[in-house]
Amino acid sequence: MTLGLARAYVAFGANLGEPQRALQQALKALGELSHTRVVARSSCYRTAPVGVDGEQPDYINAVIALDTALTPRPLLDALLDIETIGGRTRDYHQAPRTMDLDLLLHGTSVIDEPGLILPHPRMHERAFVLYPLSEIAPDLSIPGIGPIAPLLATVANQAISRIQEPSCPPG
Ligand code: PH2
Ligand code: MG
Ligand code: MG
Repeated sequence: MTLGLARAYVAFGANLGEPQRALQQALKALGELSHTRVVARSSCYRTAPVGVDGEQPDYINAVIALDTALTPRPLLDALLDIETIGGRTRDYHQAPRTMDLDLLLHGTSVIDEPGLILPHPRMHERAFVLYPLSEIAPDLSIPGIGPIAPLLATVANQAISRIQEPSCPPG
């Protein structure tokens, strides 16, 4: 049997340690996953923390596109493994982190299971997801929500700035 490939999108975020290095590490690890190819990566963005209590450093965010034959659950498990290798600790809910890899979309899959909700339930409300995503997939539509382009205006109040290379070189 030949398995079809799905286009999956992964959100990278970090606000501790060396985020740019963590992004390179994540890209390398994703590229080494079985039956998976990294097909695009957005620029890096510096973003103000959203939805966290108290002071936190700004985040570096980016979005990565994959073509993968992995189904959503094994891909999610692989992302969690890569976070652990990247030094991720879970001190408290929404604690600052060295590497966060969130599965945003897996093809057109709609899933609601413990630990795995697709599309990611808050992706359409977050500038730190929508701006980098629209850079690499401007015509994308979120199942159940709709095209991403009109969503950008709805998050324009969230602080985000694109980081110029070479401080965040393409991986
Ligand atoms: N991630 C969070 C909570 N808040 N804010 C920004 N700007 N970027 C993030 O990646 C982020 C966040 C939980 O994962
Ligand atoms: Mg997250
Ligand atoms: Mg996460």
